[in-house]
Amino acid sequence: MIQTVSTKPFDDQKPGTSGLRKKVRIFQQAHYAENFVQSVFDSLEGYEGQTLVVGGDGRYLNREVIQIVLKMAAANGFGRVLVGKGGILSTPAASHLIRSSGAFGGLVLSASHNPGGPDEDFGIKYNVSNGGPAPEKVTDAIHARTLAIQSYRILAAPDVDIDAIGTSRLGGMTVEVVDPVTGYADLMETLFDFAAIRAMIAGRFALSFDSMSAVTGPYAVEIFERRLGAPAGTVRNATPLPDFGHHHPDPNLVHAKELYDRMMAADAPDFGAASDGDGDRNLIIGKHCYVTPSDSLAVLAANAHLAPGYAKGLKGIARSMPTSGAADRVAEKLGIPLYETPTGWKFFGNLLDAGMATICGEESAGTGSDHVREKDGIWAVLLWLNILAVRRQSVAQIMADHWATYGRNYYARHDYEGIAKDRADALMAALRGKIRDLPGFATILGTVVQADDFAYTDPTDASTSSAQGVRILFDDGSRIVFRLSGTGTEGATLRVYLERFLGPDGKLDMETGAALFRVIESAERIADIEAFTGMNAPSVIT
Ligand code: VG1
Ligand code: CO
Repeated sequence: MIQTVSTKPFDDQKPGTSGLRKKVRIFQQAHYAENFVQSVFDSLEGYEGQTLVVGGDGRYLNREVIQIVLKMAAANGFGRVLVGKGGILSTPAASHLIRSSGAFGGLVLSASHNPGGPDEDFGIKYNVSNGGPAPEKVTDAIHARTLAIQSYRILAAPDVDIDAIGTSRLGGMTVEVVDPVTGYADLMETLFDFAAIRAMIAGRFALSFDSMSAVTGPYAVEIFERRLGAPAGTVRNATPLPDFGHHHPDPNLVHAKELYDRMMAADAPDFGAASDGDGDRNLIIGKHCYVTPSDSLAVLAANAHLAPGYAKGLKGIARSMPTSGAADRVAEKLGIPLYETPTGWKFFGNLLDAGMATICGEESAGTGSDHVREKDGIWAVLLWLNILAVRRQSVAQIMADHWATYGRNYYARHDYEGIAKDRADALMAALRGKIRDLPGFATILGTVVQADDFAYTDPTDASTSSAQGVRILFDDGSRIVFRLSGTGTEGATLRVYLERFLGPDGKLDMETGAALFRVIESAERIADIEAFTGMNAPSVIT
């Protein structure tokens, strides 16, 4: 029986950089998840009888919200829902399933790299029919609806068994529980030379992959151990846990320290990698050689043609604005366009759909291509492995060679977490107030040549997004970017992106902190970080 339940709007359901993310206890308020899901459905047109995909990263509350989505989709007139077995779908696998099944859209349940558990984070993101995150005009409509909603529709029915593959009926709707891994793994086989990678691994190339007790476990075991023949145990922390084993499933040098230490040890494997909660990020560390995500994007773009799926070359490269300019130099050399977008994967969808870009990336450990419409952690690892199998060099050799060809963009991101929101807003307001006077201003770093608040006009539909981050460019090619995070669930996080370029003739083997010393000092002074935040050092450096 379809029930119409009356409700009242919540004023905090504005989707951020990547969907709605809140503490679990916020989502556990009566009607909270239901309001958001109904607001998504109310913002769409023409889904009656169509297919919806739903799945998540297995975190705490995943199963409960999946049942809500199933019953609401049935009550709202969807014809079919595809749900990953056990409620599991990595974000890239969900994107692929939406595309391959011709679905109308999908709900991806995740708070990505944020921790999980009863006191931690949960999230819901809507993806459109191209498999990518809803563009801003859709998320704006969803937000507007959350502020006006008065009722939602839900089927009164027992829970659906989502642990057995198969088809069942729920009201007038079909529910298909599908294997979350096979279709995605098959897609990977179409893009990469699995035989060459398998031969490399059989020839004693040692690989270590950390799934961080998050969603990539089953995918990584199937792909690296079963299909590519890596020994059992290559994939660590391979079982998705609702609380990620009490860790942050964030593949950076702080939270993936165990992997980092293994890769820096005397007997390190040849290649190490990790992914995040929902499987869309990647961390790449060669033996004794950490690769920054911005450099990884550049290396992957420069070498993608070595993998079968990209043998025809790239149409273009897109990167988020705060990502370093390393990829720009590759695009220039390849003679293809480089697009600079605001932070968040939703801005890449149109470029990929239009065939203007083939590879995209963000400094936050996200890389992907036109094979899906999300960033894709395992894809990035496989492209690296394919390149290593063809070039037969170590990661360190490939990096040295890359810098000797293109120069090196020394790069770091400093995060100041847990700032009171009004302090963070005041800091950004003060910075924005200075923009006009900064050009020509001499600092210890050099003279400012450009300062602005990044604005973007989408070249495919002319939609615009403003106030995407303050960037300051110096005459020596250095750059500082300031913006506030849009994925946190508590207080505000200031992100400071620091970059300095040295050409192929420059010193290419410096330690990053030393290379960026003056850039860091300039950033702290220009934004008065300590005065506004009371913090004299960042909480996380990546
Ligand atoms: C962060 C990253 C951004 C990424 C987003 C979602 O956003 O900076 O590059 O697209 O997370 O990634 P923000 O607004 O906090 O800086 V994920 O893997 O959390 O879906
Ligand atoms: Co993620």
